[in-house]
Amino acid sequence: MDRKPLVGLSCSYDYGDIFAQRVDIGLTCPLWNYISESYLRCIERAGGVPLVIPNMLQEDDLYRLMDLCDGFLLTGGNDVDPQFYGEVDHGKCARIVPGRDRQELAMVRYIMSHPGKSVFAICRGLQILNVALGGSLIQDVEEAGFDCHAKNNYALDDVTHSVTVESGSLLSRITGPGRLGVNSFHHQAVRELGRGLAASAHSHDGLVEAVELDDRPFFLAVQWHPEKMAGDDRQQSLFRAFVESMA
Ligand SMILES: [Mn+2]
Repeated sequence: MDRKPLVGLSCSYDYGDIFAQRVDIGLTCPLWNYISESYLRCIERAGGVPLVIPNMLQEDDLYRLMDLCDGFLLTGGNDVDPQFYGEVDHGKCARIVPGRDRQELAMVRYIMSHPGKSVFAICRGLQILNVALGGSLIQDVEEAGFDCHAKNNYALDDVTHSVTVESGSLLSRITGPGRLGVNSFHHQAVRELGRGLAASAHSHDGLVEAVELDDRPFFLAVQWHPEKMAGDDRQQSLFRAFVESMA
């Protein structure tokens, strides 16, 4: 196409007491829709136009916006409510945000009925995709004994573990097969894969770190945060391949 691809991004939705104090607009605990700029810059640098989709839209209005988009980036954030994979909260989940869960489940329904549109998902994005497709999550990976995934205060772009990329996968066509260094800020991970999803990367302690779906122009989800690794060309090539798939 001769215009830049339009990429719809999901965003966070939460109480923003900290923001309210910083910008001096009162302490009334307003709800905020917000997104890290790193996602937007990665889409721009790759040649796309980012469109942030606010939460809590009526489904008709959400789908009208999604009709405008050539592809979607499902972004990171809070934990998915375990009720959506048939479990109760073990008490390890970070804040549950029902309004975001509901909207992103609706987004995945749209995505599955529009196979010509490209999809890239990051961290929570991978998890909500997996849950929406009938899969389940490990509620806390450290509690479950995955020793590469103990909580630490790493810098956002630090390589904290490597993953092994399956040869023949979409991911391997972008980054090459074999080992890939990644950052890691998740405390949940895939337990059972959702319908049609194939794992295309694993960590050395055995967690699924990437999933994909065949028969789509681009349908890839990663558990790490490539948008925080702006200086790593293999990571940025994920955004380029995503945007190029819509060109
Ligand atoms: Mn990890």
